This record gives sequence, C-alpha cells and structure tokens, in this order.
Amino acid sequence: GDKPESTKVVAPDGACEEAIAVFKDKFKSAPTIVVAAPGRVNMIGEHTDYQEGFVFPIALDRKCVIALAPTSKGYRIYSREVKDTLQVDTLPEQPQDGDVPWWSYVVGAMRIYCDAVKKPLPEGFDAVVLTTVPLGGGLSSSAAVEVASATAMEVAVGVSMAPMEKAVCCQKAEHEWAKMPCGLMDQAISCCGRAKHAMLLDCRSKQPSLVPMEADDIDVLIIDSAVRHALVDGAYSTRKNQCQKAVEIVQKKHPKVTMLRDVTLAMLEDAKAAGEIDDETFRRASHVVAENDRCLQFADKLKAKDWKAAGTLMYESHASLRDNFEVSTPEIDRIVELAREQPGAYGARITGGGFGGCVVCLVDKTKSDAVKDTVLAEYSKFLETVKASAEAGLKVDEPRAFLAEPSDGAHIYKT
Ligand code: GAF
Repeated sequence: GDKPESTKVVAPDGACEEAIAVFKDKFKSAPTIVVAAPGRVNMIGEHTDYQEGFVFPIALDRKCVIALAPTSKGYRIYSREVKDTLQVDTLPEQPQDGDVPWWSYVVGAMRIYCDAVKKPLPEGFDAVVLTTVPLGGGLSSSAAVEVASATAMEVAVGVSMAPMEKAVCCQKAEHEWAKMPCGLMDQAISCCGRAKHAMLLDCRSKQPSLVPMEADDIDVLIIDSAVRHALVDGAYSTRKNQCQKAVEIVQKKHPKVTMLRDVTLAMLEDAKAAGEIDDETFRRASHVVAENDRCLQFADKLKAKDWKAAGTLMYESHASLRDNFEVSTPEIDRIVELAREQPGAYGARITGGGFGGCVVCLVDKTKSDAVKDTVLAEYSKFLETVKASAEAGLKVDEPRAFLAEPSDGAHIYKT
C-alpha cells in the first residue's frame, strides 16, 4: 500500500540483482541490505528551489543502488562506475580539500544521516555502489547516490526518518561534502517520488503534492545532448548569488521580502526604472519570478490535460533559461528547436542545472518514437560540427534518448 512516511519495501528488480551479483563477485559473500534511490527529470520550475519557489520533478526508473553487508571491522566501498574501492579502517570524518572524490557523496550522506538520527555509523561494512542514472547529465545522478547512501544507513542503524527530512540531510551532504550549494529539489524527489506521479513541491513549506502522470496520451521524452561543459559549479553559485543580490535590492522598498518567491515582476520593473538594479541581475531575477508562475500554471494545465498549453509553458521556460538566466548551450538549444519542429511535440526545455545535460519533451504518445528518432538523427548531424570545433572542457559522448517512466522514490529491496 501507500507508505508516504517511511521508505517502501519492494521486490527485487534488475538493478537490485545486478548490485547483488557485483557484490558477490567483489566480496565473495552476499549483501544483507540492498536499497535504491532514483534520479529525476524536472518538467518545469528551474532555478527556483534555492529561492523558496516551486518545482515539478518526476522520479525516474534510473537509480543508484547500494548493496551492503555489515562487518565487524573496517570499510570497503566499491563504485562500479568509477571502478575504484575506498578501503579504510575509519570512514573520513571531514570532506577533503580541493577536488571532490566520488566517495564524498556516499560517506557524506551516511555520516550526516547517522548524526541526524543520533546513531553511530556501523562499525564496519562492505558495500557496492552502482547507478543507471547517466553521470553528470542533469538528471540528478549525485542526489541519487546521496539518497541511496542515507537509505542504506536508515536500514543499517534501524532508525527511519520522514522522507522530506532525509532529503534535507542529503542536501546538507551535497553542500558540505560535494561543495555544491544546491536547492532541495533533487534530493526531495529522490526521497519522495511516487510511481505514475510528478511532484509539485513548494520549496518554502517543503510540502509536496503529487500530480498524476499516467495519462494514456502523452509521453515524457528525455534527450541527452551528451555534451558536458566545464565550470558548471562556479556558474551555479554565481546565479544563486545574483538572485540573492536582487532580493537585497528589492528589500530596500519591500522589507517583508525574504526570497524571490515573494517578489513580483512589478517590483523588479520599479527597481529597474529607479536605476537600482543592473540589467543582468534584473534578467536573472525576472526569470525566477516568472518561472514560479509558469510552474504553478503547468500543474493546472496538466491536471486539465491541456497538453498544448502545458507545452507552451515549457518552451517559454526554455527561452527564459536561455536568454535571461543564461544556463543553456548551443547544443541544448538545437535539440529544443528540433523538437519544436516535430508534429506531436507539445513542449521542450532544458532540464536541471544547465550548461549541457538533457532536454525534456512532452509528446503525444503515438508520435513519441518518431519525435525521438528524427530529433536524434538531426541532432547527431549538428553534433559533428560541434565536435569539430570542440572547446576546452567540452566532453562529447553519444547522444541518446529514452522515455521517463514516473517511478517511486527511495526504496528498500526485500533480500
Ligand atoms: C541543480 C540543483 F541541484 C537543484 O537544486 C536545482 O537548483 C537545479 O539545479 C536547477 O533547477 O539540479
């Protein structure tokens, strides 16, 4: 049945079996705890969460799985993707200076979870971490690792937490151990997602509301640009700081304003007319203000099954992220343009933090295969020209596309 306040226990699936097989191969014994946490695709409401706005993500059927067995001493944590083992007597107590090693996401979330429930870490364990969320693709691969790690500790120490509280622990791990000042969206959907639903989340009250997504006539198509730009984290904090700067400007006349969530376009226009806000800060802030509004409207249009209106909001969101927030890339813009030309595509936009990654499209179910094939074929031609002039720090992989299947948040497998 429905268990919103604790982590669901579900039957093993392919990813679970895979983690068990890797564990047996690596450690020559069987894991006693197997848990998973999904990546996400955000339909709309981008760069709004850290200003206490609204977001509309879906948990994917792609996830991070952790298989673990307690031992009496020492820790061995193997990452299948990185092909590396952290082997130590004591888990690191502090994040490392400089570069963020892969195990920071695991150890950080585990430590913060155990601290929050006032339990010591298990005195030793062996663990395998594997993921089916494309890495660094804007589908929240890091939140999936954090939430799976916290969930593994939830089982290992035997103390549960409400899913949204667990999300807050994982957000703290991302801030402190991955040094990325993210909002709450990714960890929240990875903890609280529900099969066949999207989640409208008010990031101020932290109240999620589930919106059915099992419509028979639409598909959510994800197209991975396969392009990863460098310097993403720096640009994220710059945007976040610009939003805060806009808040401080508006606060002078409107002392009750604490976040862009409280700001209207009229307030921003006033500040602009008075010469109090520069053009760039104005564009950043006006994106967030309008995006909150679009996100709420999108939820209504979806409930009314008005796909066309919902899709239009997605195109508007994309244009604003491209022109006002400036987090898109030529490759992503090309995919959105191509999608827009296809019969049966209602809307498309960049999803996630930006600077590469994926495009999310809302498409007519009978046309989704055609949209997928045509866009991929045309985009691949475009990508050849990009590869030829690849800038430094630009990593190009194989573009791919797949359907998003709205899935459950973090869960525990019956072992
Ligand atoms: C990243 C962050 F982690 C999220 O919190 C959110 O801000 C998103 O970028 C942009 O909407 O995924």
